[in-house]
Amino acid sequence: MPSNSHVYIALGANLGEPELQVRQAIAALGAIPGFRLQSRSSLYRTEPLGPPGQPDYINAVVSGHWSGTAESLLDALQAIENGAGRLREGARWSARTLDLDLLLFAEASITTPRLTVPHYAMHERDFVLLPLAEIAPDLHVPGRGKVSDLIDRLPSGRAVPEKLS
Ligand code: A4P
Ligand code: MG
Repeated sequence: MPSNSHVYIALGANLGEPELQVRQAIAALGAIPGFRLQSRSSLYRTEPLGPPGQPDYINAVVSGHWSGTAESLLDALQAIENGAGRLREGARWSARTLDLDLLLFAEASITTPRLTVPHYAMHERDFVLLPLAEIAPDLHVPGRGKVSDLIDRLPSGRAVPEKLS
């Protein structure tokens, strides 16, 4: 496994105080030993994908450099999720206080029981691609294409994510 891998992480929250939780999570990411935060997108208010009746999400994306393995980074992300009171119950895609997804780990393709990288749906989600385009518009998603082209191909019919700050 290469040392110091360039990684992209998506943040999402729609329970509790989503804006605060996402801002605190970005700060917590910056404080993980072995992780160097490089850039962060604005926060976006986005229409929920999943069961109806849940609050809007706050989403963002950060990039940084990680000095360990992908699984050890996942451990650190899940520790931050747990610290934000994340419960793992309810239907798939139900509301949550904090979700941290590893989008990309350098150019690696990873399929283990705990990890699928690139993230399985990042190429088709407005709430990932719009923040990602802010920090890396020319980024190539392995097997999927350039971020700006993926945005052009997003299906219509969803509310346009609203940029907050
Ligand atoms: N896992 C596998 N690959 C990864 C990866 N690349 N990054 C495993 C992080 N985790 C990964 O995750 C379940 C398991 O996925 C983990 O134990 C890990 O080993 P989870 O966070 O407990 O469950 P989840 O997030 O509910 O599942 P899922 O299917 O990954 O959900 P998504 O795809 O993350 O979707 N709508 C808006 N607007 N904004 C959102 O952010 N998010 C979701 C969640 C649904 N709707 C949304 C949003
Ligand atoms: Mg998740």
